[in-house]
Amino acid sequence: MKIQIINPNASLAMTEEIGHAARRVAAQGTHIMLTGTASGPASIESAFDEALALPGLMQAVEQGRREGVHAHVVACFGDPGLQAAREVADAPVLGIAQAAMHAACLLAPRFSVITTLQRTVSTAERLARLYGFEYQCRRVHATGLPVLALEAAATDDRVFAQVRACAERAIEEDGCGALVLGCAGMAPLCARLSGVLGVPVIDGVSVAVKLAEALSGAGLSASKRGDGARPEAKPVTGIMSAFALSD
Ligand code: 2AL
Repeated sequence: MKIQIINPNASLAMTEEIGHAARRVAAQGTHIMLTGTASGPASIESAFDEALALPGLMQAVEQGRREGVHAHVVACFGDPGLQAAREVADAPVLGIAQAAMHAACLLAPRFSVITTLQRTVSTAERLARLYGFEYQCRRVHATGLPVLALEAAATDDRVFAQVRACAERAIEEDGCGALVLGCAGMAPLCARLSGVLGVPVIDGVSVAVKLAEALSGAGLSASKRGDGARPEAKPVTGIMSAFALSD
């Protein structure tokens, strides 16, 4: 089985760490196709960043589709372009926020999310509502760390300490039974945090890989009818013309 993991931000260091997290949990016989983006912002922490990341993301999905992957994973916690990717993909497309929130609900009555900058809190809150987890998502906390500070997550103890302090605060204040990591760049911290926090800590990259294996293994693919239908081909002009769909 071939699973494509797409990092929609342009940080090469983060793409590598995301690849490590995915390969750590992949089953024997699962090949991880790791795709960075050729164009886009270095990190995604605003609606504007997300808009700039979408063309590169859609190109990556098309590349995976042409190579016949069995599932795609969008490895950014804002789940950018998730429905658009599903509309054009043949195989299942998983977003790490949706995957992680589902996993958290299978493990505890309620969960909290720890994210990067304060401005990303409302994005995670909006997704929790969109996915139907308004009750289960207790609260979203910001660590105050920009996404790019997490490039050093695997090696810098100060990054670990700051994320841990935020996680301890979330568990203490919210009484939540599970914790969701709100950025793909936090994946290298997951095992270490699990070891000290006493609640399940969910990294969406790992969980999305396992769900991708499960969905594809069950013979499921992307919807191609109703509200999942492939968009109609139509003229696309200007700098976006390369993205026009053909029939
Ligand atoms: C993210 C993420 O996972 N990747 C990225 O660039 N931004 N999430 C976040 N909360 O800032």
